[in-house]
Amino acid sequence: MNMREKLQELAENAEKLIENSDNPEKLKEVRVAFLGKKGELTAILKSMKDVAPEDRPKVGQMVNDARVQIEKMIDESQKGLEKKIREEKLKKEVIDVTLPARKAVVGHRHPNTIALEEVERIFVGMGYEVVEGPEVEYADYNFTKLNIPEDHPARDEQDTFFINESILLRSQTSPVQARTMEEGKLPIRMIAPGRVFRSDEVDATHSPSFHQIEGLVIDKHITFADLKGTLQEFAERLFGPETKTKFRPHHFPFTEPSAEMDVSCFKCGGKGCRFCKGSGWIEILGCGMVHPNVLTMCGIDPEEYTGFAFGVGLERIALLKYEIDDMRLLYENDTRFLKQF
Ligand code: 2U9
Repeated sequence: MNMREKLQELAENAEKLIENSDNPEKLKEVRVAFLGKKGELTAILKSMKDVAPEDRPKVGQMVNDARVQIEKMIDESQKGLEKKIREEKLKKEVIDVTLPARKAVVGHRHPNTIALEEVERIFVGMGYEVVEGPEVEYADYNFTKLNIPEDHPARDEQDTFFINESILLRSQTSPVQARTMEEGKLPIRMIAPGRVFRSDEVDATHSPSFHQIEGLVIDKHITFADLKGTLQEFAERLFGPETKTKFRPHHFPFTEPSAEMDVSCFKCGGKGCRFCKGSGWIEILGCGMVHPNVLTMCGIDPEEYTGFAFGVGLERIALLKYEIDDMRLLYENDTRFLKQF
């Protein structure tokens, strides 16, 4: 086989291999096999020394032509493969602009939040300040300064989460008011909303962690009439202008006298229905005149100042207002429930 035939055969082999290369890696192997340092064409070039000197320019030209031809075939095939890859990629990435957009899930305010904001709006509108305080408290602020003595059942370990003997998870937001009174700036008109903790079993109306909103007013000449007027106004703004209120005597260690306030049923207007269990009244909050001992322990002279206080359960308001019959629904954060509000 002469050199021309050899080169011819080489080029034909290369062409077949190039045609069979269906990816750039294979094509690269072909390039190395023919044109690389140890490739077939290079081997032929090396064998030029066996060619008669007068034939070398011609043979050299032939070898070079073969190299150019093979290089061209490889380059063209490379371009073809790259184009194919690009087209396949574009096909996969195709975007159907006619598809409907994915719906963004919009969050909902929790019924507790809605109720809290409503209560805050009412009291801020009457000139009250919203004050917050720590959830981990000293027993001193949670109990002692609120006239709850050492042997009072509220201090029982079964009711309160103690961290140690003197520190606990607050069982009411009253320590916030005690701290505010101690600061000594008078008069005071404040509400203290926040999370409180009690060692209760979970059921439809109890949870070991719930929220209270407590209120406190301290000034000269504050009387039970101020308490009644304020809470009547609150009830009307929260449940509607037709709402009536009723105060029943009660006992709290931190207030004297103390009372519980009922509102006329906003469902039946007081006639009696399933909602108010036939009584026409719904119990809503506890209240009273701040006990002189509490004033004294918080650095206020009870001879000069008097005040009233009240406490409502936020969940209770939310359950009533939105007619929810199980408190547990408020803590599950099931969006099917939350999105109704
Ligand atoms: C100070 C003085 C007095 C806050 C008050 C209540 C009555 C009350 C309950 C309502 C439902 C707690 O969440 S509940 O279970 N609260 O009945 N709270 S008077 O009296 C205070 C607070 C602070 C310094």
